[in-house]
Amino acid sequence: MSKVALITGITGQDGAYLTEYLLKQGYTVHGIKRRSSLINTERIDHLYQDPHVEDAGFFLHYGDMTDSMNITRIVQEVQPDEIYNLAAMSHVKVSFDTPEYTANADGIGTLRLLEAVRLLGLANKSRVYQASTSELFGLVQEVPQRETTPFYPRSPYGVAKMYAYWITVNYREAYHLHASNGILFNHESPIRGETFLTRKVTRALSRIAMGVQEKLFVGNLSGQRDWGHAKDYVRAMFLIVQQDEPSDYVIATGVTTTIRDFIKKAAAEIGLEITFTGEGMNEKGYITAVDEKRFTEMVGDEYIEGTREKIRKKTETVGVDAAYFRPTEVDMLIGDATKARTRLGWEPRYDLAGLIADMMQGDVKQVKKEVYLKKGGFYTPNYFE
Ligand code: NDP
Ligand code: GDR
Repeated sequence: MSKVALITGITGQDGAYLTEYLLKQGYTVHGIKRRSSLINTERIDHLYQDPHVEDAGFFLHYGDMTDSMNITRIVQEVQPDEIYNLAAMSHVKVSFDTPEYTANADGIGTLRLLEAVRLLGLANKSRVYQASTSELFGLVQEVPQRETTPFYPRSPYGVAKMYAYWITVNYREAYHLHASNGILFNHESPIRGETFLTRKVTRALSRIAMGVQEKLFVGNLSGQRDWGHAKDYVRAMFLIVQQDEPSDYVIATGVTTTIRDFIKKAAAEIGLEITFTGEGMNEKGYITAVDEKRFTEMVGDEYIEGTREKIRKKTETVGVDAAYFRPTEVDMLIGDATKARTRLGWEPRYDLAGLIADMMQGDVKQVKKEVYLKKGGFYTPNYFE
């Protein structure tokens, strides 16, 4: 009998990679997806099988973390060996606009799931993984951040996740659930949501290089993040759940980079040199040089003249817009994953350069498709934020 996993947030970045990983390990995977007006299963479409096919190992259920009865019924039906609670309103900036909903889905949603396990008598059967976050460290009290670093969240998202963290610990201690927190630092990929910083940058630079976008607007350029690859991080989730004893683990690369440097490195990946001048709201980024060989290899020679023109005309390529600043910011994150490395044997396989290469390749390909469709006279959405 294969093990059965239930994944909330299966349609998200991590849900998609974790599903792929668990199916490869021979698991039967059940996922909770939300009803939406447009189909939202693009990230897992390649894994989905017709549920009518015999031996199908992957099933989706409609649900929502804000609906206790729905969550309880799904847990009862699925009788999971492992539950990965990845569902969340996960955008820090948006959590300032929707604080109550964020608390409900991200905080109380976790309680609903844990309580379902307890009420259904599954405390000894269903292991629980909670998607905790480096946002718990917020205004950092120690550098680097580790499991023992005190929390100081700086957003409604961070505060909601703090409740989720502690209720997971409490259910572990009170009811002996095998429930663990993965305190994951930022992790990205070619399927990262388009409004998170890294993906916004790799997508915009690809579009700028091919002449379908003029400029990239961002907020705080000086923030620092410890960015890893989502593929490495879902492997850590799995390892955490396989341990004999439940516990909480920091998952991070131990390298931190400013947003400004991330933009420069992503541009360099396709042969562009970006130089920043000015300060604060007046800081601007310009393309100051092009490595024509690299650009041609990565993007194509038909776009090289447009790039030369941007350099000649000193076209502003990156600008700062106050709309992307947060009322309270997390300035610097860098994680110490020693516990995960020693106890789980976890090591990231991607470094920042590998992550950027993967993301830029993904977005250059996407934008080539966009350009091809535009040339054919078809409408392509801009997805401006
Ligand atoms: P995404 O935003 O890509 O995915 C979030 C998932 O949660 C989506 O499937 C979304 O559904 C679903 N969801 C949102 N609200 C609800 C709800 N009310 N009920 C049911 N499902 C809901 O996030 P990631 O994959 O990047 O992250 C996964 C988890 O890990 C999240 O909890 C996030 O907060 C946490 N995390 C992420 C980190 C990162 O760097 N990526 C770092 C640390 C923690 P839909 O597709 O319909 O929107
Ligand atoms: P974060 O990720 O808030 O760390 O949360 P995000 O990519 O949104 O921001 C990273 C940093 O970049 C700055 N920034 C911008 N961010 C966005 N989204 N858009 C911009 O235009 C922009 N300009 C500058 C931000 O201010 C911030 O400093 C992510 C989410 O996945 C959470 O769910 C997760 O818990 C944490 O990572 C760890």
